Amino acid sequence: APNYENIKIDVVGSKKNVGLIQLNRPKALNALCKPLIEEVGKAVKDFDADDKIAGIILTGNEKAFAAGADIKEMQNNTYSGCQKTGFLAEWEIITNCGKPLIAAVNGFALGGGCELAMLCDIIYAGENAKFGQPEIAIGTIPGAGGTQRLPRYVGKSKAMEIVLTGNFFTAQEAEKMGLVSKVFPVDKLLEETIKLAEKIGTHSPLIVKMAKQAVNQAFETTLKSGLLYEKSLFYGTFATDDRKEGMTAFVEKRPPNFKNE
Ligand code: CO8
Repeated sequence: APNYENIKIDVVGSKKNVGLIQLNRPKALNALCKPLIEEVGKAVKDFDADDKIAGIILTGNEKAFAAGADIKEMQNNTYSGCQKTGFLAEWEIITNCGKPLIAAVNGFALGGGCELAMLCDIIYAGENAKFGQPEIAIGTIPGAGGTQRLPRYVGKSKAMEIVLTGNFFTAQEAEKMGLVSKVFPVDKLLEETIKLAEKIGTHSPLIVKMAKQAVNQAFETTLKSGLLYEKSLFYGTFATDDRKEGMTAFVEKRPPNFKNE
């Protein structure tokens, strides 16, 4: 296994089919320095390529999911330097993950930390979670999707309020606005998130991937072309063995045995 310095990885769940990535820079509240994001990208890519893995969980610790970009690392950045190095380009790899990526957020998810959670397909939060895009308070703006994903997920007025004030908001508020799908007690969050990944893992990985692609398309396109895209993927499921197996198992009143084909 790769030797990571800023994250810990594990394979969890009763069937050992859930990849767990834990951000592990506790002294800096998991601030997202470049090496950390590169390690997350590599771990996501490896789990995505591993046939035994059904889903991937991204988490932090009880105090922080991640308190943002590493302000100390960014402090002396210049505009030309950002352009020349493609600052934040390494985030892209995480968005290319074909498998379900689930964020389990306890504590702070601020700035880049909130943006990292929003790159995930589903967000579960602990009762102590605190979200926010406080970049405005340090003289910058969200740079890893905060101004684009947040309005798509929670609407314009909420997103503007969050981005322009920099105010933090709670797990309960995040759930109410639809950013987070469920809230759990802090010490139950990880096990509930693993259960979610395991439930997804009972289905055909091939079809799960197609379902994820279809939902993601909703954020990229008009309704008409999105429906067309959905239809072609839906028809596409009829070219798979797993679709045949799923419906045959239903008719024969037995559990399906999916083969990822
Ligand atoms: N970067 C670097 N170090 C940090 C960060 C950070 N974002 N957040 C916390 N730390 C460090 C602190 O400096 C401190 O270290 P030290 O003891 O060496 O001084 C340690 O973590 C503990 O932090 P605090 O003592 O401040 O802990 P508190 O419990 O008092 O406060 C807070 C917790 C409220 C979370 C506070 O730390 C805070 O406000 N942090 C900064 C939050 C913030 O502004 N985040 C946005 C950063 S900008 C950003 O994300 C731009 C996004 C661009 C795209 C993403 C790129 C990755």
